[in-house]
Amino acid sequence: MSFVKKTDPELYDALLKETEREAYTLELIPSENLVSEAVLEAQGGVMTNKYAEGYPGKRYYGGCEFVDVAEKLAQDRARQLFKCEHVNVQPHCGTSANIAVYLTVLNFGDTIMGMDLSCGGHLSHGNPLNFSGKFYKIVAYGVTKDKELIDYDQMRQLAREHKPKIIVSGASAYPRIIDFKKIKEIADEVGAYHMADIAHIAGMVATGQHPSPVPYADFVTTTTHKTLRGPRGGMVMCQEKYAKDLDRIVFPGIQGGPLMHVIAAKAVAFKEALSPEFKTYQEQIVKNAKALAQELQQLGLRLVSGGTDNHLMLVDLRSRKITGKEAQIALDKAGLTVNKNTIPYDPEKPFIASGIRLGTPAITSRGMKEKEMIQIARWIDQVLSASQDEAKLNKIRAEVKALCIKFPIYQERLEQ
Ligand code: DSN
Repeated sequence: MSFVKKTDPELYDALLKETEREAYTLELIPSENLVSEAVLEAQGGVMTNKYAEGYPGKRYYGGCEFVDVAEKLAQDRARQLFKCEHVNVQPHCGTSANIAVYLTVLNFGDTIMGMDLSCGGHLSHGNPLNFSGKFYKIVAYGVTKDKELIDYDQMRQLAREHKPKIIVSGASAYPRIIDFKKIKEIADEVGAYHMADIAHIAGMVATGQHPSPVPYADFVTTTTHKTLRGPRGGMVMCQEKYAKDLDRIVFPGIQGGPLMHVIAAKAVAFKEALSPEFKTYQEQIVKNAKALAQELQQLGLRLVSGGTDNHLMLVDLRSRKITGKEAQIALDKAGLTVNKNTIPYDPEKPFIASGIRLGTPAITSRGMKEKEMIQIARWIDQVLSASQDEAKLNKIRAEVKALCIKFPIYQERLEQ
């Protein structure tokens, strides 16, 4: 980073500190990951200089021959990875991808049926504070109170009653397999479109660790930076019959120039995701999540729905008399980065929350396995029992750092 160091010492300092934070703490936020050096290089490269409004072969600017290569590679690899008919790799983020689908098939005032945020849904699936809740009518389905699993009976009943134009499946905090086939049946019954937002589980869908919604959804949206381990960005997949309309909405409808450096990095990430190692990586994410969940349960913590089938889990903290907010702060001090999260039917407001959300994608990227998960669960338990004990938190932070040093993120960089 010699150029940044010279030009902007203040920013250089922040970059250095973020590098150290990532290197010496454990990233347990399930929506985050650690990209490869190749993805970093592509995203930090010269394609940031290029305007390329339009699509490969049909741009509004000259000089697009090489960014065309990047975008075509990203498209071809995404289609191969997810076995979808059409893909648009230009959305800047997951919410942009969802906006693109809504604008492709809905009119303002139409009804969207999505998962309640407090049960694990996402803001852009129809929250009153989000554009989706402001421009569309919203009906929310949730999870059952007893088992905390998606309530498909309620979904069917609400769909029959409210006749949504689109049913949105997918979640940000749901630890179980989603039955996309069943949701498609419900959508068909009421003549609704089905959009599956697989942002969290995209890596697992790509490698078969989670059933794919592609055969059962009109549109599949995702981010590219979570389990998929690519650059921060979004993407929409759809059946060929929607391709032209969707592309017109993404550009010129809601975006101008695509971020070609990010698209280049998406191409690299999708190539990595097509490798056999990526499948092994996704399998290990799930094994690690199960190991972490089991040990937390052994230590007496209750997990929402009783465990996990994917990369994440929600820990109900009420038995420990600590809120999600307090737990997040204490865990941060100990070098364990998590986010507070509501649990279904949470008595606390989202800013306080009764739970924390934990995930294994980033720690699995570092090469950690089940043995390390057991240790991490024990640290979490110790922090929750001693959240005000600064000396204890500092001691755990030092132990966390020692483990991180054994599992470096960027081997080459550390060796230099
Ligand atoms: N904010 C993301 C998450 O943390 O799950 C979803 O977009």
